[in-house]
Amino acid sequence: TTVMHTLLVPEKSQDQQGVFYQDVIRGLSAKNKFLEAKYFYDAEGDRLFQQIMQLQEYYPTACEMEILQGQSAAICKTILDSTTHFDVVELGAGDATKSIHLLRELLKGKTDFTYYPVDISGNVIAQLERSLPQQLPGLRVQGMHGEYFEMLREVSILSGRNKVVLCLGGNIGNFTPTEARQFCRQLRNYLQPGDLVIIGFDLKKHPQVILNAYNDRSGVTKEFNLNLLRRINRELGGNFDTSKFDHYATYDPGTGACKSYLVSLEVQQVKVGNKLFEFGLHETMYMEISQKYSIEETDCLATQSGFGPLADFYDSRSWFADCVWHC
Ligand code: AVI
Repeated sequence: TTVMHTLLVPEKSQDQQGVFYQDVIRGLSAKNKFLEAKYFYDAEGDRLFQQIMQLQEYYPTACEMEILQGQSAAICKTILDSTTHFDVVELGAGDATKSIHLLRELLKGKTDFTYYPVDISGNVIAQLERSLPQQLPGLRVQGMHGEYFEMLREVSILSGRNKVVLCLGGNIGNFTPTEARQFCRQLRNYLQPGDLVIIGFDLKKHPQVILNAYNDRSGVTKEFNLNLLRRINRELGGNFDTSKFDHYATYDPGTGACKSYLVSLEVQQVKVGNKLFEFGLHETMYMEISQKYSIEETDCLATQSGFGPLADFYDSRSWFADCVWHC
């Protein structure tokens, strides 16, 4: 299986590794050390994230799957009530295991549309172009390999129709609320009146349920975080000893921010390239935010970024929502 990629796509650069190196050095030099979660997703990180999605504690994947399996007909009706002349663009399509339910329903509606899956992984796109037409005969697929907004601009040139943009997986949670607003405003700028977006949000719920999802007993989430240190060792000549770091997750029900940190278990020095970094005992490195929303907050995000909320679809426990917004 392929991987659902994060919305946090590393900047395109002549020298991708150079940007990675600079970002790591900047994060480790900061007063409060941090690393950027967008770098979690190398091949090993993709594999670990696949494992996370299968964890009993990690509910978001199953919740969103329940929504798309069970309510695609209703989502399809919402789309068709709003526009009939459209193409579908999916940002971070991954293996499309969720969107396939919606695509099947849209095909049943005899609507004539093209599906444009966008992903930063060329492998993911090639695989989708092969497999989807077999699973959904009659589906027109045009894969787009590249950065989200660039690809959205290209789709606008190719397609003279309205766009239905899918941002599933709750990836928007890996932005701070301010970054999420910037992302939504930018997305809105690429769209026209008549276009729709469908965004997946992980919702506020019992704080313990959220904390458990990011602090699983089998330690996969810990490995997922430690893998970034191993990636720095592999790609940037680092010498992190991952046995000297612990994983610490917190959830603040007040702000809805679930944050993860790595904690240095001793006073130590770590080398990255030719630079040395000191870690104090129990000094933390901030790794990732996974923001949780109330539905009022998603409505507010919609209006603040130039969209109008149209309909929200929930799983049976109302733990996750796929929100349809119009332009
Ligand atoms: C990709 N993203 C939506 C995941 C999340 O839930 O924030 C990444 C993740 N981090 C730890 N577990 C899962």
